[in-house]
Amino acid sequence: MAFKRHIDRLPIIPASAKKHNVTCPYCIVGCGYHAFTWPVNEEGGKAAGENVMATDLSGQQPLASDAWYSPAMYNLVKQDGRNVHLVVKPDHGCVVNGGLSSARGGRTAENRYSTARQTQQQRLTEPLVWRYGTWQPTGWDDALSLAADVTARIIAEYGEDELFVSMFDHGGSAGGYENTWGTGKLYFEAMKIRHCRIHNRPAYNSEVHASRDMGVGELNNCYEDAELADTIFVAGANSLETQTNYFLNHWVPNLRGASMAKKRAQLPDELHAPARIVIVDPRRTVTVNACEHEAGAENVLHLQLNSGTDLVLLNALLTYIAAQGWTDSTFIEAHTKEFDKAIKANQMSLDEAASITGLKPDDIRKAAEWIAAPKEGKRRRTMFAYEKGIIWGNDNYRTNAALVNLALATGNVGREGGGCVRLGGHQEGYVRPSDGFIGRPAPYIDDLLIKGKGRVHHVWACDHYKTTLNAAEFKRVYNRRTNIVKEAMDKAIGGTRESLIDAIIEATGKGGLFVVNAEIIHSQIGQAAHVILPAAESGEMNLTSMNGERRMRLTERYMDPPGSAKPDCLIAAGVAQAMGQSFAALGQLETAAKFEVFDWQTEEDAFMDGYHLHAGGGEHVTYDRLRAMGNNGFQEPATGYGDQGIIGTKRLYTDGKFSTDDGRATFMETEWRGLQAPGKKEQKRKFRFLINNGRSNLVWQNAFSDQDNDFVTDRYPYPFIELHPDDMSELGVTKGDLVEVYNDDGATQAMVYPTETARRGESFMLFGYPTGQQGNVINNGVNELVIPNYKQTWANIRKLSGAPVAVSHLSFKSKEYRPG
Ligand SMILES: Nc1nc2c(c(=O)[nH]1)N[C@H]1C(S)=C(S)[C@@H](COP(=O)(O)OP(=O)(O)OC[C@H]3O[C@@H](n4cnc5c(=O)[nH]c(N)nc54)[C@H](O)[C@@H]3O)O[C@H]1N2
Ligand SMILES: Nc1nc2c(c(=O)[nH]1)N[C@H]1C(S)=C(S)[C@@H](COP(=O)(O)OP(=O)(O)OC[C@H]3O[C@@H](n4cnc5c(=O)[nH]c(N)nc54)[C@H](O)[C@@H]3O)O[C@H]1N2
Ligand code: SF4
Ligand SMILES: [Mo]
Repeated sequence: MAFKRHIDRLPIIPASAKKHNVTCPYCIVGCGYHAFTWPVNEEGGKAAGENVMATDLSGQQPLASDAWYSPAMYNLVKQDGRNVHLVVKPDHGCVVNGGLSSARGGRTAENRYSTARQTQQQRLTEPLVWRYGTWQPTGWDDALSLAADVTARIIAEYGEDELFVSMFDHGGSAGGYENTWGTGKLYFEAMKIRHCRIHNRPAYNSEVHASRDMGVGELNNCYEDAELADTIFVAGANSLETQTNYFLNHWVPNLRGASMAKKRAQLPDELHAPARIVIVDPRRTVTVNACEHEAGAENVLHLQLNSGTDLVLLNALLTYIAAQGWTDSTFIEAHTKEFDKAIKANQMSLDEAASITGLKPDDIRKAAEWIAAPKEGKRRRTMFAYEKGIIWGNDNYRTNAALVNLALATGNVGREGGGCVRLGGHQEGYVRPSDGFIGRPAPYIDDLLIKGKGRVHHVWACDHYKTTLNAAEFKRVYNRRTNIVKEAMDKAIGGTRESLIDAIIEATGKGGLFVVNAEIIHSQIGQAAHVILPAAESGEMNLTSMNGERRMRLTERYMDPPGSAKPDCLIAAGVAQAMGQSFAALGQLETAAKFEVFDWQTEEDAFMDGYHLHAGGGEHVTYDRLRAMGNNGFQEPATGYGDQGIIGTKRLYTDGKFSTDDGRATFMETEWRGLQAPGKKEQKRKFRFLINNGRSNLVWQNAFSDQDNDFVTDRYPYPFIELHPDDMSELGVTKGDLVEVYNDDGATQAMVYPTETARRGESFMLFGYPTGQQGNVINNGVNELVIPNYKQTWANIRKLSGAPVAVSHLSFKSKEYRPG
């Protein structure tokens, strides 16, 4: 097991420690933390006056004490060049998490860069350039001018369509308003780059086109609504593991019948009963397990449907609810349009739905009752929530629309205890110049790269080697194309800068691809890059983001970035300035002038140029004002500034005016048409196992930090694949065995995790892991509008080896909580 090295005692935080507001850098929930720092040679004392908690620490503290922190919350880092103690602990005053941390956010401190304690030594400290047959560290001027000279020459000679860009569009770690603006201004204002993609999908588009087209922005409620709802309807999300403290701090109290929000609202007693929850997921998740435990099994309905059939279920629910007269006709009349058309087109009987989804008609009927049957003549309050199980699912656009149809039909958007929301992934933090010139559908970038298109690729904070679809082919082609450039660079060794640039340009004419990667580590795709620019991350810069209820906060810088690493927005400014010089040197003065505007000195300058001037309500928001509002911040959009600080917006659409030209939300026709993405039907027919995939509580994303954290690598040296014991017998494998997952599109590896609750023929594999990438077996077919369908993948499984040494000591106990 993992031991916490170098920790036999932890220092007491002195009363004089500096306190910084911090929003967890990881998931959408955006829990509030404080970072405390103080000089390395000081320590607080047990007396109340001697510690920052102002608490007498001489005795044992009570259970939920705030006067406590864990070894994972501690580190020794640099601040303004000096060693300081660092504690990043949850904020009990934050309304989001109420003092809770999670297995990810609670490790923020130990996942910071520390030379003193040797944590995150994988962080990049200097720019790297492919030189002399390997990567060599160098200075910023050298790296930036090489990146810029090649990019500018390609654009000058072949046009902007030859530059491909992959960039984050989110908040939190590897994102935030400063950085989306910095990169956005570079690629969408100084240039007009069409060949762009977002970190998590192979095109520059929306994950939830349908909801937006219907006039319903996807983050329209607030976390309190989960406390006020009679019923929570959640499709394709495993919230205990993926929106952890939203689930624990806001859903669970309501599931227990102990919602403080309901008490505050002075609702009648009968409404204090445990809320009901409907969970739609082909897999029995630990979220289902936890809900049963908290609310009682009688209040939990797990609709364990066939993978990819949500659309059928949603249409059937709409049809049944409408037939019972349970729709909210006043709301439909006043605030929506095209209801009748949609009802007619989307007809789906309970029996037909049951035969396609594999569910029982009675269970669908029960779900409809829980969603919409009036309670003593009153409307039921139902919150509709969804995430990647339907976003990355079959027929994304229609399925998303069918869910919004249901929420609108039952009058649950813009109302207390309602909402129709993405639960979310990363935090959000998007402010960029218009991307309207990209068009719809947006170009399928990965496919173009595979087809040999593009000469330069700029990659910001994403690792397609681990997280894209059709990843096996992507890597094969990408390695070949980038190697052509590497070889050309190796041959040009010792020559002038001009001859090097000539050699690179020539190589890109022979199928070569020149890659610039802005990263915090030397990632897997980074192994193919030619110029690598080290970025600062959250905590090493001031950073603003918003969470899943649009709550915006400022995370204050509390430590230095490693070496010469810089905030992404300032890297973007550096690239821009260098490109201006490159264009000037090419005699293209007019183009060069477009890059002159990047004169920010700090991330705050980028914020004032971006969010403050361009976000809706941004004029009310500054760093000072945000700092004053602490970890509770305000909910976007800002509408003013008063005695209480920035005035925000608790819920959207409370006035019934939706985001369409006439203010009416639009119902959509969403007929079922089977598995949609090309190649899926054939794959399903041909291969034995569904390779369902997604996340696990311990691991953050592609494990970029966790791969250097023994708490995680020790538990999961390989990605797990959950399999039913009978399937394991059939395959001749036992717990911990390494298996190969393979089909016509590629192959990958995983470690077998016996799972009694798994259905026969249906596995679940951890996605995006360094030691086995699920994306290798996902085919290249995408849904309309180029939305990847990661979740519906089929493959065969065979044994590669018995449990490797790193696995042999692991526990393979059930992940379910079973009291007693
Ligand atoms: N611990 C942890 N938390 C995270 C992250 C992380 O890496 N680790 N990442 C964050 C990010 S970026 C994101 S996007 C979110 C994702 O958050 P979630 O969407 O909650 O997570 P996933 O595990 O990707 O998928 C959710 C569920 O979809 C189910 N599913 C698969 N196929 C179908 C289907 O056909 N229909 C339905 N209804 N469900 C299906 C899977 O069984 C799975 O339980 O998590 C965020 N939070
Ligand atoms: N099979 C399968 N594939 C999926 C999914 C799935 O469910 N199944 N889900 C998709 C989803 S929802 C997501 S979000 C993606 C995630 O896919 P990616 O975006 O590729 O994965 P991340 O782990 O978020 O990548 C973040 C990268 O940015 C770097 N980084 C971190 N902080 C900073 C910073 O401040 N600056 C810079 N420059 N770099 C930084 C990290 O080292 C890491 O390499 O995967 C997608 N792919
Ligand atoms: S729930 Fe999300 S935001 Fe909260 S501590 Fe965990 S990872 Fe961070
Ligand atoms: Mo995501």
